[in-house]
Amino acid sequence: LLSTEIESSLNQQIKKEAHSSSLYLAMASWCDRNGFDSSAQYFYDQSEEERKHQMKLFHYVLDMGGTAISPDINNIKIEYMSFREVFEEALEQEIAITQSFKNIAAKCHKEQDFVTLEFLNWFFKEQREEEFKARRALELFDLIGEAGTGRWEIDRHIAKIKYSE
Ligand code: OFO
Repeated sequence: LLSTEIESSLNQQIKKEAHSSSLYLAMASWCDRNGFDSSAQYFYDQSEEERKHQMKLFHYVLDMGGTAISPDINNIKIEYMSFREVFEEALEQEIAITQSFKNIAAKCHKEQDFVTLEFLNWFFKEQREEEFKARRALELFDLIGEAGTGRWEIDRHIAKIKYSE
């Protein structure tokens, strides 16, 4: 069984994952309509991933006898100032999500909730990959440069980002 505090933290995390999913969908929309097709696909995929994370937490709360709360998401932005800004925000989002999982894990330690702690391990591994991909995408902006056909090149390389454990 989950303590009230852990249950509420997990529900907050469900909301954060849903927020991430909507955010990435907004980023996909921006990239799509500005001609960055590979990046649009990258964010469509990320959006789906976040939905899966949301549902993984959702089912866990229910399996542990808790009440999973379907989150209400609003205030998702539509416009971005630049191609690079989209990826800067994506990286910030992933760093914030990792921190949020760390905070939940710290609470689990305090309460000796080793079951949830073990469950959270999967997410830490996943965050390692997601932060890597976001960081790598941003590196491309510096490596390739945005001038001339640079942004078009960067977009093509986004599709090739690979993570190996
Ligand atoms: Fe990438 O945030 Fe979910 O876990």
